[in-house]
Amino acid sequence: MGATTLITVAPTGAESEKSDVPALPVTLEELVQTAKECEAAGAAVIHVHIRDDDARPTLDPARLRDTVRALRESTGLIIQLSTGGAVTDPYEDRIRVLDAEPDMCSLTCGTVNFGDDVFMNPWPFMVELYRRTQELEVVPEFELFDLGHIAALHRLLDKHGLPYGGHVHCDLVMGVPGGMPGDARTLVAAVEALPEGATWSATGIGRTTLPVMFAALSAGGHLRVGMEDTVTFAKGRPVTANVQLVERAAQAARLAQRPPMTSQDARGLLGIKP
Ligand code: KMH
Ligand code: ZN
Repeated sequence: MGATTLITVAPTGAESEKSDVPALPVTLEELVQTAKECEAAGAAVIHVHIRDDDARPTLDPARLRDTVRALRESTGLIIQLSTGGAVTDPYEDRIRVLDAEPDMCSLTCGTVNFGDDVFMNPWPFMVELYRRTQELEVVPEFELFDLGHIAALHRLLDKHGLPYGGHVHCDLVMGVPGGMPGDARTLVAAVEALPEGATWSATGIGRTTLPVMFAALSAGGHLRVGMEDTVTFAKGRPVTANVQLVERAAQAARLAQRPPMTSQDARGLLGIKP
């Protein structure tokens, strides 16, 4: 088997309002439909934020469990729940996300300015969340919004050992106003600083989506795409469905001679619990 590209779809996020972005999947039915389409188009992992009945972000435990169950029943995707939530979510609720028994979770390696807000990830919270992933055998994806987050990741691994599954997988989240810029030279600097043997994907927020996607493919990385990160397909063209972004990423990956990785291969790579 030749080299392949792991594609993660992040279909919803916590930032866009359904009223502003009608194509955003916010109900369980919309999420499951989106997941099926994106899996068929080449995604192997789904990064999940959920919404309540009013389409507002929530970390409601019962809803998270129902979501994990429904996605497992309907797709073979690796289910990665967000522990970032929305910037207003309390730490306890973010840690409780793991009780929904996802395959993976996000784990952000430091605090970052986030537009006009602050996304809080102080060291003691990172450690508590990390130890909980190890106890519950959930594979973390280390979210890196800034170069300093990579230093915190090294510190976490030095002090608390390898993640469940034995493999370190990171996601560079680039172009957040307040985080690292979404350009090729920053991506290369970040990749050079990652732990030995780590795999990584990258995503560029908003207008950095395409530069980051092409830089990641050129540098041998994997891809994350989705309406959490961009709601514009091209200038003046809103995204009409997440699958558009996955199809474009899959096409670019095939052009780069690294076609999409199956979710089965991704489970092996990431060390997901059988
Ligand atoms: N919604 C952001 C505040 C994650 O999912 O772990 C955090 C975020 C990162 O989206
Ligand atoms: Zn997220």
